[in-house]
Amino acid sequence: MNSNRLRAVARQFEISGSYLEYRPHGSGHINDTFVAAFSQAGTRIRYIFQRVNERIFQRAEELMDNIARVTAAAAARLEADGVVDSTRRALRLIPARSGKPFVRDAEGRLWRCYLFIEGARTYDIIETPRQAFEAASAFGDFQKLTASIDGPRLHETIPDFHHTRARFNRLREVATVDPMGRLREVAPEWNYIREREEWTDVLIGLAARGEIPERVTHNDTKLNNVMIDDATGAGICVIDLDTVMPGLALYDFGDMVRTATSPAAEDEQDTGKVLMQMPMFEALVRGYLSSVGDFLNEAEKAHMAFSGKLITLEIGIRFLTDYLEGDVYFKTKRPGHNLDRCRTQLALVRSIEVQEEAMNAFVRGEA
Ligand code: ADP
Ligand code: GN1
Ligand code: MG
Repeated sequence: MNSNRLRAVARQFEISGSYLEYRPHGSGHINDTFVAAFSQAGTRIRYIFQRVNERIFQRAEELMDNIARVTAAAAARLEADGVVDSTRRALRLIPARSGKPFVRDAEGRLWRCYLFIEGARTYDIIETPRQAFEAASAFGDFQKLTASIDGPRLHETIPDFHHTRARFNRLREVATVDPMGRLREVAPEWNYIREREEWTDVLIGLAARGEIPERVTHNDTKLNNVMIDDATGAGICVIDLDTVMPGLALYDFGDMVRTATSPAAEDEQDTGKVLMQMPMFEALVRGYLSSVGDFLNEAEKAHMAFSGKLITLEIGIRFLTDYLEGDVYFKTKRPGHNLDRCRTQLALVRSIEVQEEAMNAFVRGEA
């Protein structure tokens, strides 16, 4: 990327004023995110520009249709509620001059643009139980919002995204072929995962038997996908809407447990630092139930701790699959990066396993 190319992309959006500068932004594993500043009537205004990874999101235009619907529903709700800072409380897409919610650059690659939410930030690592509470209640509110979206079922932007069984089977296939000759090095991880194979059917089984409902969910509820207000500490806006689609609420709750209870980074190399911290879990449960406690059913509530363990295993499976395949999916910054990430996930699974009874007891007391 360079300034001229970004400026050419920006020109295709309904943005007035003069382009000033841009820089890369964020720490996501899939898309490329930039922040660019413009001078508008004497004020510096920033926008987020994202180049969507169409190798991974092969139905990117459908994905943008989902995002346009979800963000419009959020804006309408905030408007109806008389919220004054509505453009900080939900992502606001900037339309292209063509009228579409995205543009294509000279190479044909798809870009979208959002208003930059000022005075708030995302956290890669949880610092306080308050942040956990705020993140969980924001993601819960988001599920309430998406439950009220009218019209046709949202597009499935990546089919079987949280089909844990399919993720396991895929790892088994890749391990059988072992295209990079890396299997021998990961025998402990692969064995650890194999011993837990039966977990992969649990939530899908509950859904198939009608015991937990399909909902419209976020599906990527990492802590760093919620913006926390710098001044108040409130969770003000859920972001990263690429995977919003029909799914199970428990995968959303579970990914918060995965990303908002441990003091270690997702790619920490010292797995001794990885720990499911009970006060963070308790805050997640309270925050989540404060917004969706009234619509979750008993089976959903009973599997909240399990969902944390399951999705952490699932993401571990995905990191290991990518390592065995030669690091073709997640962005990596060093050799062995995906293996480090896998090991961190498995360490967290272990930490959840030994505390699961206490976690369940806490949920029972709250729900
Ligand atoms: P990725 O899919 O790569 O994770 P995100 O949509 O989560 O991309 O964006 C990456 C980072 O950019 C976020 O963690 C957040 O810090 C920042 N960001 C995204 N959208 C906005 C926005 N509208 N305003 C301010 N910051 C944003
Ligand atoms: C990816 O784009 P990002 O970094 O928010 C991935 C998630 C994983 C996550 C692991 C589309 O999310 O599913 O949970 O990495 N997104 C996609 O950190 O695969
Ligand atoms: Mg993100």
